[in-house]
Amino acid sequence: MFKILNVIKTLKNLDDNLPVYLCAHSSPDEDAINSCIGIKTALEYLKKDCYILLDSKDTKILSWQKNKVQTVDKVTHQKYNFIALDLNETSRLGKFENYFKNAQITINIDHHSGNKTNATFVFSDPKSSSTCEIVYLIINSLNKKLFTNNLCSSLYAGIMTDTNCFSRRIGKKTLQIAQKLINNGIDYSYINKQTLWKRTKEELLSVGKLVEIIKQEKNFSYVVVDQSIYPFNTLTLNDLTKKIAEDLRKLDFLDTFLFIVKRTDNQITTKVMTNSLLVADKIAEIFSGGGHQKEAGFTTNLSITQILLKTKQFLSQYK
Ligand SMILES: [Mn+2]
Repeated sequence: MFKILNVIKTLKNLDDNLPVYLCAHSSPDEDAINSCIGIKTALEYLKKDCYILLDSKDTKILSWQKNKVQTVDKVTHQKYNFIALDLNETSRLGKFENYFKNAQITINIDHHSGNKTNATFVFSDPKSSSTCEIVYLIINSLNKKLFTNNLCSSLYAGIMTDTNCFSRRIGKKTLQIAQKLINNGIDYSYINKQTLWKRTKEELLSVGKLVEIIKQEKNFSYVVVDQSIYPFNTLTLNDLTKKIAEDLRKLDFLDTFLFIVKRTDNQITTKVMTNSLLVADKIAEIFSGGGHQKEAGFTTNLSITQILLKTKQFLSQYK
């Protein structure tokens, strides 16, 4: 783990006259957007002008938050600094990647392994459960008075969802932080329901339909989701990979599992989930993706046949 005081020093040293843009990975999840919200709170306390970049099509993710979160969907300044959160390579910024390249100073705060951002300052700790866990530590050493009920709710949402309700990648520190956030009186059951637990009828219908078409290969299972047909066409890519894939993963016979989405733009996004083998990120890296040991993802122009073939070749080393 890097020194939290170094992050604070770096944030403090940012030029007060330059705005700071905060941006997480495309198709943001709760950890991504809430780590932006946390760092924005810290930067505003340090008297920096600060903006959260969020694609206007993704603002639905903010709907459960009790206070209104302001976001922008473009950079409107010539000169600015840029903080990339919850990602280990700049291609994950999607349409905002050029803003990173044109920034003065770039900072990356993240918890994925294999950092390739080349930011001016990289603060990456793959041992942390989530980026929000790191952001909690930053604010905790900056000024504990910043922990309002709303901020605690946001950080809790990031940590709780990234650990799938404390079922993976947790350490003693994660639970101590969760305890502190809960002690602040946050409505954890509301947050859990809004961000992780709740399903629409179409979502449960999707799970049911996909259960029936899971295919078995020798070393792994996979399912292909055609996003152009009902009920999958009612769901966002994020809902498919975060909710439906995680629901399917509960099936007792699955171990290594590829959740392959044929998107309407003809690209293919795949979520890789493993149980006994810690190779999900290794599989995703074959296709220029990345992630964690047991869950990772990639987007590619390759065909499904090629994806299956390369995965099969990689897994043949494990018997
Ligand atoms: Mn994360």
